[in-house]
Amino acid sequence: MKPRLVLACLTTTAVIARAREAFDSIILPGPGDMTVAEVTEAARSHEAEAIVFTNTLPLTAAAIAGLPDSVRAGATISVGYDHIDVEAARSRGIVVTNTPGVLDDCTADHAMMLLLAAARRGLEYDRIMRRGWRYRIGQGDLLGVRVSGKRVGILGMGRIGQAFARRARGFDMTVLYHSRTRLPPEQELGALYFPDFRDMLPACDFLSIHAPGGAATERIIDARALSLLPGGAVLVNVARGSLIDEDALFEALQSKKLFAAGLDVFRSEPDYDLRFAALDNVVLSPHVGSASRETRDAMGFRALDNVAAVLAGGAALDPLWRD
Ligand code: 8YV
Repeated sequence: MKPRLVLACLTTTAVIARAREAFDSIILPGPGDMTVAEVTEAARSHEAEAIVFTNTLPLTAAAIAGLPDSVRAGATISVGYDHIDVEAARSRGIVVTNTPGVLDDCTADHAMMLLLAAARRGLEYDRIMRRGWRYRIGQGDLLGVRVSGKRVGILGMGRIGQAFARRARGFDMTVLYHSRTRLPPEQELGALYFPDFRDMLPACDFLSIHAPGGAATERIIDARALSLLPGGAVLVNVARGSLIDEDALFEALQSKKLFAAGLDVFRSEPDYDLRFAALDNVVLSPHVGSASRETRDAMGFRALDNVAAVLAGGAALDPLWRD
């Protein structure tokens, strides 16, 4: 008999096909991801052994307590896991996994796209063209900020931060970084480490955020941090909206203290703060850093592989903790 799985989020056709083949799957029929109540009900009524979900499912302690005893594994199709109460899952004996590694390149590509579009006014140019152009743009008009040769600070030098650093080096940028722990020198590839991220900020023409969400980084980019950036800096966030005080960011963008920002993530999703949409110097995307066909397939497959390994009695490939 195949193991029973609740596939709680909308995913790619290839991932759904693989889930159908390998599991006695419960594929969600609706237009959106399942809520906690729907997952709980589906897991109970089908005595599911595993759930596969993404960061739209807040697996709080209460949500975990509500799951039936049949659930032994949970796999989030994401590298971030700030939506999961890890301690609650652990004490309940549910093995939880994520999908590190497979999305580094696409997320770093997306960050670079936002950086370039924000600095070089990509969306404003596109808008002019769609309105028909047909007027003279002077040599001094609509100028952006040069990217190549500038200094970029990376907050969070994990796998995605390092993939972003490789891209920045391709633009001849000087790479500065802050992480909880310093990389071994052979992995730094010349990047300059700052033990205190505030000391790094005055040297950042660009700041790209790649640190995880959660209590340790909550509103780390606040009014004070923004005031330490040089005037005219560009900020990019493809990590989590929780790292930013959005009132302070809005003010810094509106006052042109920052030249521009590229934002893929927000404190509230999908109902993000619409004030940002009214600003010309912001490039926005709807939390799609990992959204390429290849990467979304790889993330979903990895989640299914994790669940299959655990249900077969083996070790998870990407456990959130090791006993
Ligand atoms: C989302 C992400 O999971 O991996 C993460 O942590 O934030 C993203 O890749 C993805 O958008 C699926 O919802």
